Parts: sequence; structure tokens; C-alpha cells
Amino acid sequence: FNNYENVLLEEPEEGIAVLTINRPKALNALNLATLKDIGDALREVKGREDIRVVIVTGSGAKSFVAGADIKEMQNDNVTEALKLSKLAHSSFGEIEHLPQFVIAAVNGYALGGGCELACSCDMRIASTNAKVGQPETGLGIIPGFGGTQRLTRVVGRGKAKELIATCDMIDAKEAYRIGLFDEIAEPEELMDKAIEIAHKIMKNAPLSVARAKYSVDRGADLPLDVAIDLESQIWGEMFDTQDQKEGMAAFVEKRPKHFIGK
Ligand code: CO8
Repeated sequence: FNNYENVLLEEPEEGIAVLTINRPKALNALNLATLKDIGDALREVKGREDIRVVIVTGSGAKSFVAGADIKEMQNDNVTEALKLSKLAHSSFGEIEHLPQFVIAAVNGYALGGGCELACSCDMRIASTNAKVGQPETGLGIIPGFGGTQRLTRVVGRGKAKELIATCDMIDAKEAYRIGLFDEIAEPEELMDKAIEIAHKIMKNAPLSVARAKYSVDRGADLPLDVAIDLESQIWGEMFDTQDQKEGMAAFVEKRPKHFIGK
């Protein structure tokens, strides 16, 4: 992998990439340079077919991402603020466009843009010391990195509006209760838990995982009958893959399967 100034991109084991937001002195707050690095790193991962799962986390024990960089945007005018928001949308959008499955390992504060980054991932595992919230209305702005949209799709309209309007910072247990976090683990077990889930995903057919992710994400924004048609179309296409033949033959012949991603 390339070197980036504000993120670390590593492959701790074959098939798994870990993207660590790495500005610990600002609790991993997202400035323009970091948002650009996130997009570039994800585009690099997209080109690596051997990578099956990406884990996104923050550096240090305290914070996942403490939001957009308030000091950098403090004096922004409307045009500059829009540039920041557009860059974030393009970088976070890469996560949804990746064929790989993306797990957020939320290791501490996930505030504002941090919560929005976590909501862009395919699922969220958090450490028991994680804290999450959308503090924007207390700063005189609104969530601008997808928070009013993706958070709503994760927890529903009522909870999203409550979190945004109150600026409540909730703990991991409460975030788990409302479905914002899918799993919780002790801080020292967070990465192991993420990797354990990655291993389960990696046993399955790569194209199936990628196309199912696409079907869930695209379908969620379509009327049900259109979404069902989309699912049908993709389901049918899977019968034109070698992995469908392999997966079913392995079952019938009672032998281990060997998927090739084609
Ligand atoms: N931006 C810039 N610097 C930050 C940020 C941030 N978001 N968060 C923390 N830092 C810096 C602090 O300024 C401090 O730096 P220094 O040592 O130079 O003073 C350092 O990180 C450590 O932070 P604290 O001393 O504050 O640590 P505490 O343990 O006391 O507090 C908190 C931790 C509770 C996380 C606290 O730092 C905090 O409240 N941070 C701000 C959280 C926040 O409001 N985030 C939302 C930002 S807005 C946003 O994300 C909007 C996204 C959409 C924007 C759309 C634009 C168009």
C-alpha cells in the first residue's frame, strides 16, 4: 500500500485491509487533507481484488474520529464549507462503492463526521468506551457529511432527529440498543472481534458478498417493487458465475468449497 500523511493503510493479514485515521493530536478530526487521504486510500483498496474486507478505525485508545476539524472550518465561507462537504461525500461515498465489505471498528469518540463516517460503513462494531453523537446543531451548523441521511437510514427518523436536535452524546450500550452499533466489545478485544467477523465474510463467495451489499444499499433507496426487481436481476446473474457452480457442487458432493471470485 502507499503511504499517506493522515491515514495508515495496512494489511495485517492476507485479505484484510485496516484503514486507520491517524491524527491523534486532534483526536483524529477530519480536515481536508485527511478526507482526501481517506478517499485516495479507499480507491487504492478498490483496485485490490485480493482484499476482501476493510476495517476502518481511529488511532489511539480515545477516539475513532472527533468530527470534522472545527479549527480548520471555523472561518469558512459558504463556498469553502460546500467544498469540504463535497469532498467528504466523495470520500465516504467510496465506501459504498467498494466491492469489499467495510467494518467500522469504533474505538472511542465518534462525533459529528465520525458518526457519519461510521454510518457510511457496512456495519459498526464499537468498544465499550465508545461515545457517539451529532454535536453540529450546538455549533450552529447541521450534519454535513451525510448525517441527516445515513444516520436516519440506520436508526430511523425519530432517533436521528432526536440525536441531531439534542446533541446528546450516547454511550456504546445505548448506541447498541438503538441499532447504531451492531456489536460491542471490550476495547482490547475490538480488533479481534472485527477480524473474526472478517474471517466469516471471507469464507463466502466474493462476488456474492459484493452484489448482496449493492442490492441492500441500492434497494433501500428504491420503492419495494423496484428493489425486488433489482434483487431478482442480481440473483439471476449469480447463476452465470463459477462460484455459484462451485458453492452448490461442494454442497452436493459434501466437500470443502474453493471460491475464486468469478
Ligand atoms: N476539530 C478540531 N480539533 C479537535 C476536534 C475537532 N472536531 N476534536 C478535538 N480536537 C482537538 C482539541 O482541540 C484538542 O486540541 P488542543 O490540545 O490543541 O487544544 C485535542 O483535540 C484534544 O481534545 P480535548 O482537549 O477537547 O479532549 P477532551 O478529552 O477534553 O474532549 C471531546 C474530547 C469531547 C471529543 C472534545 O474534544 C470535543 O467535544 N470535540 C469536538 C467534537 C465535535 O463537536 N465534533 C463535531 C464537529 S462538527 C462536524 O463533525 C460536522 C461534520 C459536517 C461538517 C460539514 C461541513 C460542511
